Amino acid sequence: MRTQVVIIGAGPSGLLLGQLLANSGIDAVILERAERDYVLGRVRAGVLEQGTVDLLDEAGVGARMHAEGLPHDGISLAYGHELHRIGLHDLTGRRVMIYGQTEVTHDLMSEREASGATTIYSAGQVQPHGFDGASPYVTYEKDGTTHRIDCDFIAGCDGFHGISRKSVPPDALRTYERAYPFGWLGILAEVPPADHELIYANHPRGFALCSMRSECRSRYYVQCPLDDKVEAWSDERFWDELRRRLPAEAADRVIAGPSFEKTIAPLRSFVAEPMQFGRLSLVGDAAHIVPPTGAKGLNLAASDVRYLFEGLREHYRDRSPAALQAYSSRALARVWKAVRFSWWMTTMLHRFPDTGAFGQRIQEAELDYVVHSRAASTALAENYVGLPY
Ligand code: RFL
Ligand code: PHB
Repeated sequence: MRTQVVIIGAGPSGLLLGQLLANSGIDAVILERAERDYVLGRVRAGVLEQGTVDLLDEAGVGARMHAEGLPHDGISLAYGHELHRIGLHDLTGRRVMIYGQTEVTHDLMSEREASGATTIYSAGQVQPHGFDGASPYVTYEKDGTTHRIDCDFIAGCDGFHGISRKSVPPDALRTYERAYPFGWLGILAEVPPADHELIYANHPRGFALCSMRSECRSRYYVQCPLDDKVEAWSDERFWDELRRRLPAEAADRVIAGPSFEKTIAPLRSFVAEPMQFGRLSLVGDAAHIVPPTGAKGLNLAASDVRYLFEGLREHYRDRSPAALQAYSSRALARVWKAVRFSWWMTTMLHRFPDTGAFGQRIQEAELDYVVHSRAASTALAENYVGLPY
C-alpha cells in the first residue's frame, strides 16, 4: 500500500491531523494499536482553549461541541477558606469550552468513518522505517500478516508510550523531565457540578479540583499519594476528602453520588527535542507531557497538529518546504510556555513533601497576589485560555 502520510495513533492528535489532511485532499492512513472502542472509552481532558475550538471548527467537526459544550468565562481559585474568581473573558476577551476529550474523539472518528478514510485499529508491532531518507515506510501486523505502507511522511501521534519517539536514535534526542511526588485521583459522577465554573483549590490537606462534563455530570479530582490504590478510596471517602479541601460555600454545594469512573494518574512534565527527524514528526503526548493542572495536554496536541498540518499543506500545495522545516521550532516555542504554566500552577496549588507551614503561607501569599493584582490575574488568564499560535 502507498499513501502520502502515515499517522501512527488514533488519539486526538492523530484523528485531528487526519481530518485536516483529508479536507485538503492529502491522503493519510491511521494505524492504531488499540481497538476503536478502547480508544473511545478513555476519560481524559475536559477543557478546550479557544484555539482548539477554532481548529475543530476548521476541521469541520465542531457542530456537536457548540451544541453540547459549555463555554466558560472564568475559573475560581480557592485558598484560605475562600473562593476568588478569575474573570478569563473580562481579562483576555477569550473563553474556554468544557467538552470532554471522549466527545472530541467520538466526533473525529464519526467524521473520518463518514469520509471513508482508512483507519486500521488493532494494528500490532507498528514500526516506522527509513525516515532519515527520502522513502519512509511503516510496517505493522494484522491478522497474523505483516503489512507495509510506503509514504512521504510519518506523523508520530502515538502518545507518551508510543513507538515513534522510541524509534529515533537516542543521540538525536534531548529529553527534559520532572516527576511530581503525588498523583490525582479522579472520579466521574452523574451529579450536577458544585459550581457553574471550575474550582482549583489549594488546601493544607492537598489540592482539589471541581470540574464537569455537563450540567448533570461532574468530574472531581483530589491530590493523593502516588502509591495509593483506587480500592482504598470508597466513594464515601472521596466525597468526604473533597469537601474538606474546599471552602464551606463550595463544599456545601457538592452533591455526592455513585462514581462510575475512578482512576489515579501520576503527574509529570516531559519534553523531547527536537520534534522532527527527517520525515518523522512527533505530535502531542509523543513529544511532551504536562501535569493536568493547567489543562494543557490536549490543547498542546492541537497546536502541534495545526503547525504540522500547515507544513504538510504548504509542502503539497505550494511545493514550499519552509513551514514543514520550521515545525519543531514553532511547536516547541509554544510547548515550553505551556510546560512552564502547567509547572507553575502545579507548584502553587499542590502540597509537596517539603511544603510545611512556611511553604503553605508562601503559596497562599502567591495566590493572594495572583487574585488581587490585575497584572498577575491577566498573566494566569492569558495562559489558561491559551497563548496565541
Ligand atoms: P493519546 O491520546 O495518548 O493517543 C495516542 C494514541 O496512540 C496509540 N498508540 C499506538 N498506536 C500504534 N502503535 C503504537 N505503538 C502505539 N502506541 C500508542 C494509543 O493507543 C492512542 O490511541 O495522545 P495524543 O493524541 O497526543 O493526545 C494527547 C492527549 O490525550 C493528552 O495530552 C491528554 O489527555 C492529557 N491528559 C489530560 N489533559 C488535559 O488537558 N486535562 C486532563 O484532565 C487530562 N487528563 C491526560 C489525563 C492524560 C492521561 N494519560 C495519558 C494517561 C488523564 C490521563 C490518565
Ligand atoms: C477535567 O475536567 O478533567 C479537567 C479540567 C481542568 C484541568 C484538568 C482536568 O486542569
